[in-house]
Amino acid sequence: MAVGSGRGALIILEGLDRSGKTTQCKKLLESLRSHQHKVKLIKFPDRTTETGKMIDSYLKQNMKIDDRAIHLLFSANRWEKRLEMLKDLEQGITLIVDRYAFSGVAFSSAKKGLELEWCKCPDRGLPKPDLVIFLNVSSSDAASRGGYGEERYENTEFQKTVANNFKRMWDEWKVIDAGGSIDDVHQTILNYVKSTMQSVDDKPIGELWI
Ligand code: T5A
Ligand code: NA
Repeated sequence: MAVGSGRGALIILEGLDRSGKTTQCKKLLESLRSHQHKVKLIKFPDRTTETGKMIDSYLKQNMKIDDRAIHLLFSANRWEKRLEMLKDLEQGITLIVDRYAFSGVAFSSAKKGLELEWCKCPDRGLPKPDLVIFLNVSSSDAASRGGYGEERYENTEFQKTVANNFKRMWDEWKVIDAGGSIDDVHQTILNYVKSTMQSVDDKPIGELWI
């Protein structure tokens, strides 16, 4: 694979809680860097910005926020990264993103009264991923990875609804079995990522859900 030709690829890792997104994002970053690729890691929510601090406080159950208002905050937290993302991609930097608008939609639409289509609207027009990898784990595999913590959304019933919502969006994704060993899952991800990086070339960056 030629290094430094064409634009970078926008790669998203999504998945259920404890499916290993963060673990795999880090391994992917190391592996691509060791082969001299220009690559960066981004994580949503980005808890360091002003919107991110409110989201963090909401997730830690320190602050109550209306269901629709928090949905829009999660979306704003992505929009404020847009220009930086586009600039990086145009400069040939591949972006590995730990959660994106799909988490936004899957979690919010698990709440009463929030329709999936309504939830998609605020994220319409964000940079469109070149590849979405969904880490799929059975609830028993996830359970063997330790109990849920104190954060909002960390309960089995809610997670089941979230899983069903992800399935309503996953037609164009690479859905992979994340129940294997960390190294096996990494190899599968790496193969998909390498072929995507080769295929983006100078194709224009698309707009999500448009
Ligand atoms: N959210 C997020 C919204 O509601 N709207 C939005 O728009 C967005 C972006 C926080 C919450 O916010 C919600 C979703 C979340 O509820 P977060 O900060 O990304 O989002 O959540 P985290 O708690 O960081 O992520 P997860 O709990 O989902 O964990 P990961 O990243 O999937 O899993 P990871 O890599 O940390 O691994 C979990 C454990 O499993 C082990 C790891 O060592 C670790 O101990 N593990 C494995 N064990 C065995 N085999 C393997 N293959 C393993 N891979 C990892
Ligand atoms: Na994570």
